[in-house]
Amino acid sequence: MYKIYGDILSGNCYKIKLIMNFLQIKHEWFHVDILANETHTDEFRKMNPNTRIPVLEIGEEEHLWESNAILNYLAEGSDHLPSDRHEKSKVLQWQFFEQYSHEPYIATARYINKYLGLPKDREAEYHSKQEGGHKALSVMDSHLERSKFFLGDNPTIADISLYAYTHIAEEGGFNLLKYPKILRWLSDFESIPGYIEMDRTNT
Ligand SMILES: N[C@@H](CCC(=O)N[C@@H](CS)C(=O)NCC(=O)O)C(=O)O
Repeated sequence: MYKIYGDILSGNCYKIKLIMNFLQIKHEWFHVDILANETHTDEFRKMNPNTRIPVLEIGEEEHLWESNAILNYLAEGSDHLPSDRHEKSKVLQWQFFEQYSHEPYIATARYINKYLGLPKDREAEYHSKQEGGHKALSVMDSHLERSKFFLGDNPTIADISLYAYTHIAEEGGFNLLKYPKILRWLSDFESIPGYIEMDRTNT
């Protein structure tokens, strides 16, 4: 059985929870408290020298980290990851977009606001994230005008990667009412069989 080390309130970890539920993969969830520096112990560093969650244990002393790499590993051979070269590259395109142009703005703004309680010394950083976050949301909204999910009519792990922090973007100060296509997509995503909300656990 797979072991996952993560925090269900982290969007990057929630991605793994979603694919596990969509594909009905049995797993054990081990909670890691990042605010208590639990990713910085010697034991944790053996699993991920980059000291971050999520981590997936795939064998004895064999671990995989980086949420989108874990999604690709788990979704291989399923309907959530196309096998066609072009389609597969489009999945990666949206996942790289998520990591470079979306998550550093939307997830970081949320982290500063929700996890840290918007401390005075990080207020400027929080506000500096707004422009980039809105740019990413605009790119998504325009694309979703032409497409039900990110790759067409069926959901893939590209949707999982982008759903994780978009559906809670308001916690980072982003008003989603300005993005009607994103709101429609969020609702379609939440209708996928096996969908699980972020704050529930079913280990
Ligand atoms: N690119 C990584 C980012 C992982 C990441 O930043 N995880 C955060 C929680 S969302 C973390 O572990 N932070 C702990 C730390 O930085 O000490 C991924 O997608 O897995």
